[in-house]
Amino acid sequence: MNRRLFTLGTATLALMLGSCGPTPQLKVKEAVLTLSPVDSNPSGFHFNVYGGPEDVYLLRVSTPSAIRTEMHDVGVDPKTGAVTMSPMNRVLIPAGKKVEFKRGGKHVMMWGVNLIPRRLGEIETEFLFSNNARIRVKARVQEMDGTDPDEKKAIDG
Ligand SMILES: [Cu+2]
Repeated sequence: MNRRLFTLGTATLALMLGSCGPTPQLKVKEAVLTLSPVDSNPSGFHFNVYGGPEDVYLLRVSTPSAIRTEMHDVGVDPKTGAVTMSPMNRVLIPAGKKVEFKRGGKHVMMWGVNLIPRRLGEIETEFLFSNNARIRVKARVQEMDGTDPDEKKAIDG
């Protein structure tokens, strides 16, 4: 083996490792549930997932405070140009990368959000990943205009 090449290779590797910084940790942040103004319609749940040291899939987002949750992706029908939503069974969270669930993109929908999170202004949720990690997140609950839920406003006066 060419010695000089070997030395260069080692130096490059050390540089690359050094630039990676601390090991990334799988996290969920900036989680907000926006209540639908019509109770029978689903509410939109948005958040960011930060990838950990390995690629994983987000398999499910659940909460004891809603009847049903689904992960959705948004697309455009090539024939009609209409915006469509389709359920997703899993979403890849690449190592060290941020995956956004936001308005107009991937999101979670919740049906039948009960009174508990509406009164507290926050909701308990759990994120299940393919490496069996379960991350519990307390998310803010808001009305469409970004203010506290009406039920909380009624209590707070
Ligand atoms: Cu949806």
